[in-house]
Amino acid sequence: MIAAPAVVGLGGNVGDVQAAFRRALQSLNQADGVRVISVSSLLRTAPVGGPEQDDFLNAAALLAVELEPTDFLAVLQAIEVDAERVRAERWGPRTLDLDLLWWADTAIETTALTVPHPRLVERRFALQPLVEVAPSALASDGRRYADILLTLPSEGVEVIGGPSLVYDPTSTDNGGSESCRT
Ligand code: A4P
Ligand code: MG
Repeated sequence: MIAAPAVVGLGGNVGDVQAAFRRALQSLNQADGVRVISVSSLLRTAPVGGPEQDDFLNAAALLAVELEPTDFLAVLQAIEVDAERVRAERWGPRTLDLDLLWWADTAIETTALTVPHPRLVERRFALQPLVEVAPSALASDGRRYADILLTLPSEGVEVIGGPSLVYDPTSTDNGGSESCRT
């Protein structure tokens, strides 16, 4: 099977989210058929939708995936469960949300999966890190996501650090909160 490029969006606003991101990316890189190619900067973002809640951290990762998309979704969901995510409320607070944002310029529509993520083009917190890791990625209508990003309002998203805050492949730590605090 040929590896497909895919972009996963990471989000969270409960607990040590930065540690959750690092752990999730380590788990992804260790999963059969998945390799982390690059990660975006770390963003602090104002919550969009849902109840009144804390700011989120968001980031994105470019991966090479040698799995079927639905099997890859199962890998993402298992990592969310590992992060003890409780799905209490749609769009509500969460320790770790992993969304499959983009898959090799293809559209996927199954009962479990819609790719590109339906709300990607409205959300700077997802689109900005996607464009950082996949600057030439195309939307279903053929437009470049980098061009769509230029049309979105700039407020609500602040870069708080570079990619090494999100994932350091040379690090030997296990993503625990002690070793990840900066
Ligand atoms: N599903 C379908 N397509 C996908 C996909 N491309 N990637 C299905 C991942 N999952 C996909 O997801 C519900 C179901 O969507 C899954 O069972 C899967 O089969 P979920 O993660 O359980 O539910 P959710 O995340 O609460 O809902 P949803 O609609 O995915 O929420 P969003 O759109 O992810 O929004 N504000 C800021 N600033 N930053 C954020 O990260 N995130 C949200 C969540 C709201 N506000 C935010 C942020
Ligand atoms: Mg989600």
